[in-house]
Amino acid sequence: MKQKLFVGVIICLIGLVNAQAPQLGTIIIEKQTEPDGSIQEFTFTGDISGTIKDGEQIIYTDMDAATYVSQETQPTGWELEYITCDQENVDISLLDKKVTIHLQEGQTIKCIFYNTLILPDLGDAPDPTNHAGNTMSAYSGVTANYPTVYDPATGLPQGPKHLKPRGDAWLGSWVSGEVDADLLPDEDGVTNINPASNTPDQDGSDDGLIQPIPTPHGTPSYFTYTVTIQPGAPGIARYVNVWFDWNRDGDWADTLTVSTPNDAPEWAVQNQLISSGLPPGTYVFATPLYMPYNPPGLSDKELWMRISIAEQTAPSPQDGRGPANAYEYGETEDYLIESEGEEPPPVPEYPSESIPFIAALMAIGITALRVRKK
Ligand SMILES: [Ca+2]
Ligand SMILES: [Ca+2]
Ligand SMILES: [Ca+2]
Ligand SMILES: [Ca+2]
Repeated sequence: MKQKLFVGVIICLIGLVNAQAPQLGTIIIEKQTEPDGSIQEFTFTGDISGTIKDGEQIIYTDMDAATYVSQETQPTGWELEYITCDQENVDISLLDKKVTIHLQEGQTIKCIFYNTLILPDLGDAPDPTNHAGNTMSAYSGVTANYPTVYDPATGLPQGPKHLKPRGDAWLGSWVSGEVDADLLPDEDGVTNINPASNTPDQDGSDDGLIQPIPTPHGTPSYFTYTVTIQPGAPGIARYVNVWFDWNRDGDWADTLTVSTPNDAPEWAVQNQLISSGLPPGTYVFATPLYMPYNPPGLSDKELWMRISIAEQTAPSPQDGRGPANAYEYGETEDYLIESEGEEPPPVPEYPSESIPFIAALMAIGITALRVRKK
């Protein structure tokens, strides 16, 4: 009898010990990217560390109840959009790209880090300073010298590059990104220019101009264009610049004369100010008047033009180039304008001297367009 009781006490003690054994937990860190399926690797440091790609997980099992930290190191060109966790006892810091997990006994916690690739924007006019080192044609028999490719290693001048094209305002209803004018990745699936096949003009979302663009020789002209200011824009001043290759020699560096000396610069619109005070939306603006140089013999030819919006004025010399350290915001669109024939249509009367964009709206019957949501 005494012996049976002793065995019973031992069994009870073992049971007690088992009941008090801490339950172990699991922590999972998952990576999701936009664009989907990126091969970019993301490194996490701290208690929960490792390197993962889109769709992959770092899994730590058999974890004691305690506090654990995991912090993402952000690769160049990527932004951490948001972090979600499936339990409440996690402190999320988007600013520090970090989660602090207060793991409870036996708990499984999963946190997902969502990153978006922020590609810059560049133009798509032909440029001989490209990564292939190929010359390109502006027109039949005319070599192009437009500054479009940004990478200074390909030769100067550098093309305009807008680091965060969707961070403030852009031309038209949308802007598509690319890592450089002749390099992938490019959101359009093709590079803006292809030097190997001498193919320019392949950038998507070149949608800011309201055509036709009047270019009658010697008649002061203007055109209208649209600008979209996105919700959450930083409320800064922006500058619009326009170039025409009036003399069709493959650059935007000339100053031509029509009636008074140097009255027709290829730098046709010079730092037109777009107010910092405009609320988000899409607006129509009219350019200031410019003097077209387009005499017979040239006016029946195609014409390369560039329009650019950015938070800085155009850098000197103003030949279509961008700043050495790139623009922060904005977009550059390049167009090969079709000939309007020997007798281009007349320029409509200028809408207003004071508030051109509102007047332009009324004059051409366009109401403010909606911002395209992606
Ligand atoms: Ca655009
Ligand atoms: Ca683009
Ligand atoms: Ca593109
Ligand atoms: Ca020129």
